[in-house]
Amino acid sequence: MRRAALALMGAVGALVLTHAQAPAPAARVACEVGALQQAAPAGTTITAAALVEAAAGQPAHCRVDGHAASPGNTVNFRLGLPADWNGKFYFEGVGGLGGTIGPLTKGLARGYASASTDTGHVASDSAWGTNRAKEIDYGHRGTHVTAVAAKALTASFYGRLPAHAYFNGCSNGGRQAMMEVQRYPTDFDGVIAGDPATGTPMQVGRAVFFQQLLARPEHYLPVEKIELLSQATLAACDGKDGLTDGLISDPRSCDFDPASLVCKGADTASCLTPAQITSVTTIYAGVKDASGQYYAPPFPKGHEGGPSGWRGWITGNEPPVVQPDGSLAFTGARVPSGFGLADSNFRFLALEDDAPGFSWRTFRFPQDLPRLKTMEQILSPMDPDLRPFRKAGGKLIVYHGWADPGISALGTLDYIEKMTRVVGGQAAADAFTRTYFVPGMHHCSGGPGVDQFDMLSVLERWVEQGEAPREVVASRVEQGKTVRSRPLCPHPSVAAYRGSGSIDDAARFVCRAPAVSR
Ligand SMILES: [Ca+2]
Repeated sequence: MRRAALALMGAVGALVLTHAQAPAPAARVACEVGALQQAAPAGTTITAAALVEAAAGQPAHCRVDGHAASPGNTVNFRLGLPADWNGKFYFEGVGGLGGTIGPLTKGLARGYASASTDTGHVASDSAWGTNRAKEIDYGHRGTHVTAVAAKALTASFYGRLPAHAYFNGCSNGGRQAMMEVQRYPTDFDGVIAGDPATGTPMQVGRAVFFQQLLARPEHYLPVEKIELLSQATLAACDGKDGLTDGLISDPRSCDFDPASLVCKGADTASCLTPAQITSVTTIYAGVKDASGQYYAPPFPKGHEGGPSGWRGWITGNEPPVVQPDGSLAFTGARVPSGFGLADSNFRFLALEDDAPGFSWRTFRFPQDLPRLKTMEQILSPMDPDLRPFRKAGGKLIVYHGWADPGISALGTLDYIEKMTRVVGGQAAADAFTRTYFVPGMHHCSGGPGVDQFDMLSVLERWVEQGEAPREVVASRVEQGKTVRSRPLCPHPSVAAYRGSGSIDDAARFVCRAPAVSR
């Protein structure tokens, strides 16, 4: 309804809002380039349009490819317009550094007019970060101009405005989501931000910091030591949430000291050397800038093991190798995800002054951190003032895996706490936001916890029926079978076992205030 009201305001010409660019609903437009181009808003170019037959998991739809103009750049998008439309619009975020358009299947399967964008550059262009316009479009603007264009095309195609617009993304998609609510608060009625990235400069800088540490042989953490650490944190902290179930459900209560694993004699697989303990405590501690503020937040303890844990993101599956100059480096298949982006990022993206000769070995902490400041402002969604989004009637759901080894859940918690203060306290924040921390979940999925849940349905009920979200049942699926269900509890509440019945049944849990004081 909000959208219709805004369009009406646009029609009288009194306000320059994004929605004013939407053409007045008219007769339906054919799935054909010429017709769609004629109906497209200014600056939008249609390059292809085709009817796609129904297939497994995907209804019949009109597939539209095009690009939207932004100052100094064009932003590619794809829009799927289902024959059996649910009357609403859906935008799928993209991971990593963008550069490819995300799949539309999730939205299309539910009948949404569904869009996604490459955020203004193509992955094959390794030097896109030398173009400031492309940096800004990746940062936030590319998502916005696509949202405006795709909603307008949707309205033209069906002859009426979509009743609601939703955004859903995880990782970089979560970052896109947070940028939308902070910078373009009228684009979407409902937004889901999963494990939101904090922006390339912060994450990449942290990766370089860890790489410098771990490339020193005595500091490297072999896979068996990560598994040892993971077992030790679980043994120490599993029960602190009130239930010994293989999950550290609230890692803030985990006070495990890595020094307890110190080798008493020889270095074996069942102990950590003093240098390895330093590595572990350094990773837990995060990275501070010269003023003592967190540049990269600390990591929660727990569930460090497994292929999608620390070894996947921080330490690598294999040790670094000796380079021709005698130094050590992670190369080829040894590069963990967190480092994979680091080098090209620093050469072309993270620094305001692009440095093609950049070497991760020479970046200094914390002295060089100010060199990331400009790009941090473009890429990092840190503005805690969501009052404009609230005023526009928007609803936001944030979720984050407590055991995410790529992007710290504690960073998201810090943001949420700041945002809560800015909007007027917990009750005020609860009126339009919900945050769920997911026990034992790694980055967007994976890990030993529950990682299957349907936030979009929860958000739809909130936006469309005014049903405020409470606990959300999440599942763990192994080999196609649900082996455990648990409620995800709206922060700050946590799930507590009722005391009887299966610990794998969500119904045996209740959301309540955390038992452990902090
Ligand atoms: Ca537990």
